[in-house]
Amino acid sequence: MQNLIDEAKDILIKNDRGDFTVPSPHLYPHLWAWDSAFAAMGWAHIDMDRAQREIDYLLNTQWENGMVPHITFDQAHLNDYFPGPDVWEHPLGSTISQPPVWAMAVEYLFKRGADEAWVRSTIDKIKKTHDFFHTHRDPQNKNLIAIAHPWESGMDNCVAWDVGMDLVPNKIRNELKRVDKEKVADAAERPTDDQYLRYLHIVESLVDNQFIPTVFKTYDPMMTTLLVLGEEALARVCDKLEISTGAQARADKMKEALLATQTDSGYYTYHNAVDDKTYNSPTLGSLFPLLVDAEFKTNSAYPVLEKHIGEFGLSSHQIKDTSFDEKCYWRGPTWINTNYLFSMIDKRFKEYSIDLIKKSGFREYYNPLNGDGLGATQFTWSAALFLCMVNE
Ligand code: 2M8
Repeated sequence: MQNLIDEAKDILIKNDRGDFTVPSPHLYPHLWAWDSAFAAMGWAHIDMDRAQREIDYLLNTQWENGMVPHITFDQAHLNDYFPGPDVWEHPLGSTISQPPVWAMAVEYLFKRGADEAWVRSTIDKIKKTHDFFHTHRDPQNKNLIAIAHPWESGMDNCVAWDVGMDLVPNKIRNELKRVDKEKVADAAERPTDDQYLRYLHIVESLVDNQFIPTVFKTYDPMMTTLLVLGEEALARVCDKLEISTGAQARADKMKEALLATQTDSGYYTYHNAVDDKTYNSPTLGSLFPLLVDAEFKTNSAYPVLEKHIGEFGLSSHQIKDTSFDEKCYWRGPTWINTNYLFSMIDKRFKEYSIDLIKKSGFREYYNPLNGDGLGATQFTWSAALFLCMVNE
């Protein structure tokens, strides 16, 4: 085990760019928002000052309207990743966000000895980033969160987005210059060109519409859950610091709306705000509300989790469903960050993660049926969250 701990630390150190940590040096050479928050949690086990700096840098990317961009470019590596500033039509980063796990990261650091004055300095920014979601990502005022792009969810090509993506034209004005497919062992592990054309169409349409989502807006139970968890983490931190924020009240309102979206299948629903249709998709994302249900053991979604467990862990899609793909990114593989989040209610997912890493190293994702490592190597959040899991 000590070898793996050393290796995990080494990955963070190698992926360190001074103030932020790249997810993986070859495939992802910039800052990604939720990766960075997970990295900070890993840094907390190596160097608390460095962990705090990661969060500072991340929160300093915040726009005036509170949005933390999902990508902030490393200007020295613009040619190593597509799409870059010319497609986003923004010099510094992307124009969408990612799951707000930064409050969770700040609470994690606080519990492990981060400087109290520093924690205080993050509160307003975190509140503002949460406000961004409430204000700009709830187009039908449901107290739920709708993503503006599949990339915003972090689960890029998840089967649940197919419904909304079908309505997005696969036509773009920019040129499609993918560099990602050459950087993985098998291009079948990555989204298709057709999906990329639609991803870019959404990006272009955001530019054309003052960043107001129009062609793609899908209410996502995972995104809502992570904002509830974020608000709850913020509320606990603020309680300790004796600051009032209203975060718990916002969390409670969303939780009530979220838990009411469950169907008889146990899964929580998605809702496409473009054509106003509610639908089910047997994804791990639609089981996320379990994480905010205090009675999760009696929730009918809890036994459904078993349908997502292969010999090697928690699959991002129901294994017997016809859309399940054991190798393709968010359409089936196991991810260490979702394992980590579900380990909050079921310790088995911590054990699965440790076994996977022992078998296949710190990969981006894993085949849930045979444990093979897939996607990028030296992957930051796999290393960072491994350090969290072995230290808990
Ligand atoms: C993946 O997403 C990026 C686009 O944002 C990509 O495929 O190029 C996702 O797994 C996302 O969740 C993650 O934050 C990012 C960097 O690890 O890679």
